[in-house]
Amino acid sequence: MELQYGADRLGKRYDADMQKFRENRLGAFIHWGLYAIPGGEWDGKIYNGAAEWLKAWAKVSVKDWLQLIKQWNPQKFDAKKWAKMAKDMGVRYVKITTKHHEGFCLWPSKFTEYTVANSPYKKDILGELVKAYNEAGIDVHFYFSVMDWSHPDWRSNIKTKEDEAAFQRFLTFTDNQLKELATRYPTVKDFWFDGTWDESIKKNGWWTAHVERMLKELLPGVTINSRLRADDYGKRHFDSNGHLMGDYESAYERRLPDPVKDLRVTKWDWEACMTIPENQWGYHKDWSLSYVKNPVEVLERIVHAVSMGGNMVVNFGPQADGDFRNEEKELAKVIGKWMQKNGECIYACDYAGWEKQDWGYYTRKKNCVYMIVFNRPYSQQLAIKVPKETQITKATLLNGEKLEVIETARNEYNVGVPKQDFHEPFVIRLEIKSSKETANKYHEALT
Ligand code: H76
Repeated sequence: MELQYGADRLGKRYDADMQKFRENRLGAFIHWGLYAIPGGEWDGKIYNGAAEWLKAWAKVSVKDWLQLIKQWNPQKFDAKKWAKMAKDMGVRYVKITTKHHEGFCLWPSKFTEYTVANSPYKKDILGELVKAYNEAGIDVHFYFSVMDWSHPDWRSNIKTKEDEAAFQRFLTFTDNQLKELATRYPTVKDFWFDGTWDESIKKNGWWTAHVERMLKELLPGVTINSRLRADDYGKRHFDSNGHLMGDYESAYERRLPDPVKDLRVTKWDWEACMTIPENQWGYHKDWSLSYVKNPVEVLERIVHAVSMGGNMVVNFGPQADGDFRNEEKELAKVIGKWMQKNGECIYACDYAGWEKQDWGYYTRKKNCVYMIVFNRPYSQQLAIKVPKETQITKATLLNGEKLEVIETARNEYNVGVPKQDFHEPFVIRLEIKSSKETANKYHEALT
């Protein structure tokens, strides 16, 4: 099918910027905006829906919601501390909400009055964060919600001539904000679009193709998520010919791709993102209202994503005062300690192509296959099935300590579990060799 606004490219990007995006593997999300002030509570009532959507749950008018700007004064905000926390956690990039659905901008945008510049705090939060993260060697990605509840010209659908005119003005406003972000903060590595699911955007697929091209002209190498995109027929993420639009699939939100059905995900780049509670992105004052994942559960999702050839972004919702809640600080520390020891099996690693086993996950980097053991077997044997013509030549812990490897059958091995109990998931590094000369010492079954 002939498409004007479909995928700009077929297959993965292999340039240095995309390679960096991919090799980073672990990121943090920051959801910070006016919603951090009420923290899920409006007029004395606590709403359990996502805190950054409180305006919708509590049916607050635009005018009343934006009054919160008068209270935006995060006295404890210290970009350097945020960068240190990210660094200590081992994340290689941070995705920051420049503007969420509410419309409040963390940078002093010239195109709206609803920005940090008009708050008591005044300072350019985004600018400080970009600088601090970059100084710590951390890439910055911009989250940007196209849907903007604060803007009178936003439309979720287009039903009249008037809607059409308003929405075209809105798209121009959005272009202006995006150009502003790209030029004020030229070290930004990625734009992650959200709030693009409405009919109005689907009817303007041309505009999403235009945004992708515009940003790539302004910032060569920048990466862009699939969620931005709609094609000529309003088909989203994948165009009407089934080709991924943008640079990586970003639909995996609070879920991972199906390890069996979706293993074709390794055919394109993808990034998943997750919340620590069930579904809170912005700060919510009461985390007891839903299940909160423990650090090993978060770690397992990170490892699982990388084992399927994707990236994982763990979300944080800072408090209105600019500090992080203790649960998040604690979790970042635990993940960081583990990454410090075991990061070798995450950064720059990919899908190994080996059959998954019950003890955990494989990742791979060149001739090393990593086993990340989440379930330590009572048999003391970690069973492995290798693809044809693959041999394991050595198994060690990451500290170099050797482990016993036994070839148990054709293309099957056991690695003995290490003597020590790590009290956490641990990693075994396998060195492998591919060759066709496997001695034919196995008997074929007569069936
Ligand atoms: C729905 C929705 C939004 N997408 C997530 C990444 C959060 O920003 C949530 O508010």
